[in-house]
This record gives sequence, C-alpha cells and structure tokens, in this order.
Amino acid sequence: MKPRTALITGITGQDGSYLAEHLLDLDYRVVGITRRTSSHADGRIQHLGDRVELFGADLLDQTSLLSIVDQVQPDEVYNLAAQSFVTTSWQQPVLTGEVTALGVTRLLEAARLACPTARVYQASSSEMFGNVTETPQNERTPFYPRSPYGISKLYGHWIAVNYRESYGMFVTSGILFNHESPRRGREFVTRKITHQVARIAHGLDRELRLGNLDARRDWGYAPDYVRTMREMLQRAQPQDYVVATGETHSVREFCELAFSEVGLDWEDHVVRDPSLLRPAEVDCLVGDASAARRDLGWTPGVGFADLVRIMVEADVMLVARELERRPTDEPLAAVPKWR
Ligand code: NAP
Ligand code: F7E
Repeated sequence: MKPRTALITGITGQDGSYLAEHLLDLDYRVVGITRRTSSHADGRIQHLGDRVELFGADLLDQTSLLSIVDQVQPDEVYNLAAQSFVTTSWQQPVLTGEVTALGVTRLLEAARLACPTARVYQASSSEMFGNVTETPQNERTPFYPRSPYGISKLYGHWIAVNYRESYGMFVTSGILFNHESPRRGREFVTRKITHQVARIAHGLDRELRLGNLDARRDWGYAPDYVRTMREMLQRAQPQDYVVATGETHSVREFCELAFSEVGLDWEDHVVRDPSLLRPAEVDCLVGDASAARRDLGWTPGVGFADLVRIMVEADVMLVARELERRPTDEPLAAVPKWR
C-alpha cells in the first residue's frame, strides 16, 4: 500500500521535529518545508537524516507554497510554522501578522488550489484566550488575545474555520496549551530556566534574570501533544479541540522545582528584571480538554514534576558535553540573552 504523505511546515521547530518522528514511526512519507537561512536551522531534525524530505519554501511566499503542495500532493498538511515567541510579537508585530496570521491563508490557498482533498491541521494556541473570561478554558470559551502573537493566531484560527465552512475542506485547529521539552527554544521561560539552572549547577553562571514570576501556565510535554495533532486529522469530521493537562503552575513554582533538581535554592539565584515584563500579560491559563479526552483518547503522559526533571537533566547533560568539547583553557561562551 502507498504510504500516507504528510507535509509539515515548521519541521525544524520543537513540535515539527517530534511530529516528524511520530509520523515516520507510523510509516508516513514525511515532507518538510524549511526557509532559507544563512546558518543551518536543522539541529532538531538532523538525526532523522534522509528519512525526511526537505523543500525550500516560506509562509511569506505564496508561489513557493503552491508549488510544494502541488508537487507533493499530501494526504495531510500540518501548519506548525509561525513567529511563535510572544515577546518578539511586540517588537515585530507586522512580521508576526504576515507569518502567523496571513501565512495560514497562503497555505490554505495553496491547498485549496493544488490539493483540496488534503486534511489540514492548524496550530492554534491558548494565547487566543489571553485575558481569560472563564476558567478553565474550553472550545466554547470566548477569545481575548493580549499580544500581536495571540491576535495573529486568532486570525489563523478563524481563517481555518472559514475555509472549512466556505469550501468544505477538512481543516481542523488544535488549541494547544503550552508544551515544553528539551527541544524548546531557549527564549521560552521553561527552557530559559532549565538551561540556566544547568549552567549555574556547572559553576558557569550565578544568576537567572526573569520577568513575571506570578504568571501561571498549563504546561505539558511536547511529544504527548504532537500525537493529538494526527489524531485530529483521522476523525470522520473536522472539529477543533483544546489540548491541555488541566493543571496550572506559576513561573515561580517552575523555578523552585528546577533549582531543587540540582540541590540549589532558587531564591539564591533568581533576579527579577523589570525589563523582562511584557506590555500586556496573560496571567493564568488552564485548559479543559474533556472533548479531546473523549474523542481522541487524549491523556497527558508526563506530569509537571517529571517535565521539569526531564528538562533539567537534559540541560545538565548538554552543558556537560559542551564543557567536555571546549579547549581546556577557553571559558564556555556566555549565552546570548533574549529580551
Ligand atoms: P517553534 O519551535 O518556534 O518553531 C516554529 C517553526 O516555524 C520553525 O520551524 C521555524 O523555522 C518556522 N518558521 C518561522 N517563520 C517561518 C516562515 N516565514 N516560513 C516558514 N517557516 C517558518 O514553535 P513550536 O513550539 O514548535 O510550535 C509549533 C506551532 O505551534 C507554532 O505555530 C506555535 O505558534 C504553535 N503553538 C505552540 C505552543 C507551544 O507551547 N509550543 C502552544 C500552542 C501553539 P526556523 O527553524 O527556520 O526558525
Ligand atoms: O512565557 C513569563 C511570561 O515565553 C510564559 C509559546 O509557545 O505558549 C508560549 O507562549 C510566561 C509568560 O511562553 C520570563 O511573562 C517570566 O507569562 O515561555 P513563554 P508563552 O508566552 O506562554 C503559547 C501557548 C504559545 O502559543 C506560544 O507560541 O512566563 N516570564 N519571565 C517569562 N517568559 C520568558 N519568555 N522569559 C522570561 O524571562
């Protein structure tokens, strides 16, 4: 039997890399879109070698998307590409809108024109709930985004709904709450904490500068979440789902646990830096994933304490390997800081 073909945008990102692994395990032909950069961005998928096929394309460029979808004729399209860092969305609001909002329309147009039977997954986000109007948040909770990122995701969400309703395409949105892993970008708070904890544990640094310690998030483990993306595309009818653990924890709690993993007291190292506060904050998110539990068999495999442990252990090993590789008389370079 011909293998199913999946086209993944954002394959070089955290979720794209785990989804590619998952689909390869299920014997899919996996095709990924990568944009041209001056240095290689394929660190998270290098281990997959030529098991994935990569094509150059960009969510900013309609022709490239149309051409890839036409050539590949995918059974399933996963739109994971985005400018996904909330802080950057205030610094680059127009770019964020072009990629994270209009990029969805470009990809949907490519599918509509070149392969309308493809089933499309859109990566929606709990950031669309923003200044929440009810707790916990489910598929019927009204949206109130609080950043150019959240607003762009909301556009992407509604254009996905609209293509489903206008053209009868199989388009579905997963409204995923925060999910993390050792492959998380170092600018996001969980990975920023675990990587700095590892550097402090190895004696390379003393402090960790953070913004709002009171913010609360529903944090899960990324490999668990990518499986639900595929499940959503196997349903008889397209439907949007919230995917979350149902637990919420503060940035402070994450710090406490992460430092305790290496036998340190977070209060000796964490410095509050007002320059890291956001122009508008999302104070507390917690999801109600009852529908995903019922229809998709969703269950979060890794709980909060295990997530923190997995990430700290991975970063402690990563920093140890970096230390082993450096010439003995050279200090390990400081990590560039994200604002
Ligand atoms: P990520 O690690 O930041 O990955 C983003 C991906 O998008 C990267 O592969 C990046 O390519 C690609 N990309 C950025 N701009 C592009 C462009 N103009 N054209 C083509 N590709 C472009 O994000 P993630 O954490 O894996 O998240 C995956 C998706 O889920 C994103 O849409 C995100 O907004 C959404 N989401 C994430 C979470 C979460 O907690 N992780 C929760 C809800 C929703 P480069 O490698 O070249 O930069
Ligand atoms: O911030 C607070 C910050 O950047 C979490 C993306 O994947 O999930 C992610 O968005 C919280 C915020 O993720 C620092 O103010 C404190 O309240 O890790 P984050 P995010 O903004 O929740 C959603 C679901 C997505 O869709 C996004 O793509 O932590 N915080 N101090 C800090 N955050 C950062 N980054 N750095 C700090 O120093």
